[in-house]
Amino acid sequence: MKALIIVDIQNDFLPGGALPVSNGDEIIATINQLQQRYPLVVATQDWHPANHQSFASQHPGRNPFEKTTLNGLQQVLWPDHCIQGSLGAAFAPALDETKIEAIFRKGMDPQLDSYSGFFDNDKKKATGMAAYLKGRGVSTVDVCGLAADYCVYYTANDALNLGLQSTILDYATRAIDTERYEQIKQEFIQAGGHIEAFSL
Ligand code: VGL
Ligand code: ZN
Repeated sequence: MKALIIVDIQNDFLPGGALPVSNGDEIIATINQLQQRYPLVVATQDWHPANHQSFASQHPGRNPFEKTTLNGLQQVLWPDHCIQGSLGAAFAPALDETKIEAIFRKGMDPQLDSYSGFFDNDKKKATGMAAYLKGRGVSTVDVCGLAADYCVYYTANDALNLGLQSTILDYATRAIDTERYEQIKQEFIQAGGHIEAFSL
């Protein structure tokens, strides 16, 4: 059984949002079409409290996109984004939600970021997505959405580590930092992941 995982298609990650991914809006129509081909579609949603420690605003004197450490983990400081219940945290209106059977929220712990749809960045707390997919008999996942070099990659990589066959749909994702994404793709392939370059 194969599932499509749609990562963080939320207003704040689209042009005009708080943490926009360049051309992020381009992939939504593709993702809507793609969904029709999968027996199971799930989604993730970045869902932060207003005092989330990944926000540069919580660290006086620090600016968005600077790096720091947070509870012993490397952390990029982000602009405030995807605050629980805000319009920015909502799914993009253009996203077809009719086939999405389950939504896994992440990033609720103010002390810890959560790029992967499976686990917090310290890998201690699970969102329940792994158990859900297992319960549905899923052995293969295709991952799309935003952002390619953060939440899409971490989600696809955790899927690999969980023993699932995992593919990043290159044509249905966009990166915050395209150079970082190119490097990450190589690492992902070396770890046993797949990159699908074109829609078949
Ligand atoms: C994301 C940075 C911070 C993502 C979420 O969805 O890729 N990136 N929070
Ligand atoms: Zn976030």
